[in-house]
Amino acid sequence: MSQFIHLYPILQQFQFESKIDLIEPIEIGHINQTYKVNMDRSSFVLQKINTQIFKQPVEVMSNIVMVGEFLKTKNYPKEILLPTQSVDNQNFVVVEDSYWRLFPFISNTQTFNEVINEEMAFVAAFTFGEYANYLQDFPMEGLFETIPNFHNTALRFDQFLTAISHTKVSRKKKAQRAIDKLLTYQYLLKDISQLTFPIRVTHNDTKINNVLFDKTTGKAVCVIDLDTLMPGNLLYDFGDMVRTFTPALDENSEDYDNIQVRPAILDALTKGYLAGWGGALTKLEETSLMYGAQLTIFEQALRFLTDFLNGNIYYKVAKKEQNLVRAKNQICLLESLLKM
Ligand code: GN1
Ligand code: MG
Repeated sequence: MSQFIHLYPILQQFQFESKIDLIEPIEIGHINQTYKVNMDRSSFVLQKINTQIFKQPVEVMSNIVMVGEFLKTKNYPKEILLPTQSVDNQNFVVVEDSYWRLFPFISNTQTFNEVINEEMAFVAAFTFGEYANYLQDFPMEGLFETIPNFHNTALRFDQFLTAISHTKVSRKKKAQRAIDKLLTYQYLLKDISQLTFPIRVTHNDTKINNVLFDKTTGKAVCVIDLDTLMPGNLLYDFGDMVRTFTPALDENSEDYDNIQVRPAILDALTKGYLAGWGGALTKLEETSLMYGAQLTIFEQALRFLTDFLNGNIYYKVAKKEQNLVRAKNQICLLESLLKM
């Protein structure tokens, strides 16, 4: 416990110091620092917001609270994640220039890093679709775009080109095959620049591990990781599900030959997402879903490779070449999808 002593002054601001039983780091996500705080009767999730990436943490928290409060008024049928208030009635606390927030840990739940079967794909996709569906008439003007251009794939492509021209020769050499492949997929950008899609409240990180499942019943309980709630195009939410649900191995796997779309999972998640939306998608959205998946996986490969070329300044890595591995992994997935 002593290694977490620095967290006590923060927890104190949520009035929690005395009853803490255990603090343990949660190794999830590439961006924020996360801890589980066990109290005598309940548990909490404490997070330090990465302000290098979320430059407007106040806006991030405002989005989360506004959306949560709105869902309450709509009688949204699942758990709603809302931050615990500090002693000063704030949604976060600032300690030595760092932004910290606390969420209740929803008990008897678990997350999964891979989709185990079609039912899980259906249920999780339904949950993301339903979440967005309940937000259909959310007053969009109140929602901040906390990371501008988050899913501007054309801009991501330009940033990739810049990274290629600025990177070290040795790094470029290691990444050459991956670079060449991604350059050939530039054509994927064409349609997105020509079509106009409705602006929705999008989650922007619809990974399988952002749905909490009940440990006993297996039912979906809650949508989590709301940092990237923003106005956006739902094709990327659909795409991120295809990206993370359909392969049997996650984005860190080097088992490239086995990074493939599982068609039955794709089918189940598509059905689940459409069911969650209850038929409210426009025709264009519905017919563009597969294109959205291609674009999202392409974008993610660009982002990982760009970060590798830039020297790993964005995503947390355990080893230097991890972002290159992730990029190659995503390229395999994209190739498998494009063959369908
Ligand atoms: C980041 O930190 P995490 O894992 O929730 C990233 C997503 C990427 C994802 C790749 C704000 O999310 O966009 O899809 O890594 N979030 C941000 O795993 O950039
Ligand atoms: Mg996230």
